[in-house]
Amino acid sequence: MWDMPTPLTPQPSTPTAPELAAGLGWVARHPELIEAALQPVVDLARGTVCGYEVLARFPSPPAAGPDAWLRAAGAEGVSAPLEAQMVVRALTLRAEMPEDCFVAVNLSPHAVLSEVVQQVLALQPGLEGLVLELTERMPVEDCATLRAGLAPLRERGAMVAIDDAGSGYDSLRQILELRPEFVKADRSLVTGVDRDPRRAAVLQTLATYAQRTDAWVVAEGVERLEELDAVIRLGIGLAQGYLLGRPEALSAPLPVELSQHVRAQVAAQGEDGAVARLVEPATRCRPARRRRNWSCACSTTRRRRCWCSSTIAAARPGC
Ligand code: G
Ligand code: MN
Repeated sequence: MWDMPTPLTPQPSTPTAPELAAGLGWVARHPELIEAALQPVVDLARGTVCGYEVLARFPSPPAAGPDAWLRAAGAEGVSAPLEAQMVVRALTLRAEMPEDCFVAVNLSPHAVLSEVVQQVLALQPGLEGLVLELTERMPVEDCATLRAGLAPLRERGAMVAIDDAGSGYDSLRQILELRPEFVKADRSLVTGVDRDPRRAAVLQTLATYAQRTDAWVVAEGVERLEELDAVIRLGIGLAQGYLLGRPEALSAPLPVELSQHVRAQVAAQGEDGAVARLVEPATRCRPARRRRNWSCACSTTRRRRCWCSSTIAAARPGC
């Protein structure tokens, strides 16, 4: 008979519903106790950080992950104010970021359309550089309402991401209906992509879709160098994951060795590589005359688009 191994770190016991409900009451009165962790999103054409996802970190006790907190908040009917609080954090962080960095915040479709979130967004002069990451699975019949609700926010500069794409039965329909600027390929597609031609085929399909619709695919959950190299080979534009940066309290650049590795991989693709077939020729970008002063290094990456060039092109045809 085997002995059960003793965990190296104490495992938090799953909090009970009343414990979480009490915790929710507490954070509702002290929203400043919710912390924001930032996880970098890396532009694989340039090997640099081009944005950060803002992740909620709730106080302990009760010791529970953000998913458990948000599920409990949903059950209590108080998720929108919590999510609004994270939007406030994201907007504050966005103002502190370099101009060519976006800040992405997770929102359930219900919360985007809620009065409290709409009020927070209405107070902003503009929403450029803010990405609304839509997290929840939703019935397709709601997509039209959601799309209509998102339209004025997009008018004001906000961008939309479909989170965890490929993990739910409906994410392709959502992509078609909502026409997001970003498609975040779920970690389950990325883990082991270097060894699994089927995962690679699905990711390549997403990359082709993105290229044809001027969207960006973010490969989520990149943990190994081999996975990073595989997503670069497949022509995925952006990546996120523990290999590139864990969620941290402060924004951090990509370590120099990783940045050099990404650039070397891109250079090694060559003119006839998979990337060259998938990614349209980069446009040379002049310094932007728009509100935000995007800089662009696409001339150095030749055939690969970088994130800022697409954003400029979308917002200012003729770039
Ligand atoms: O669904 P969404 O993409 O918003 O999930 C973000 C969560 O995924 C965060 O809690 C973050 O800590 C976790 N995460 C981010 N990158 C990785 C990774 O490379 N591996 C694993 N296992 N989790 C990750
Ligand atoms: Mn997310």
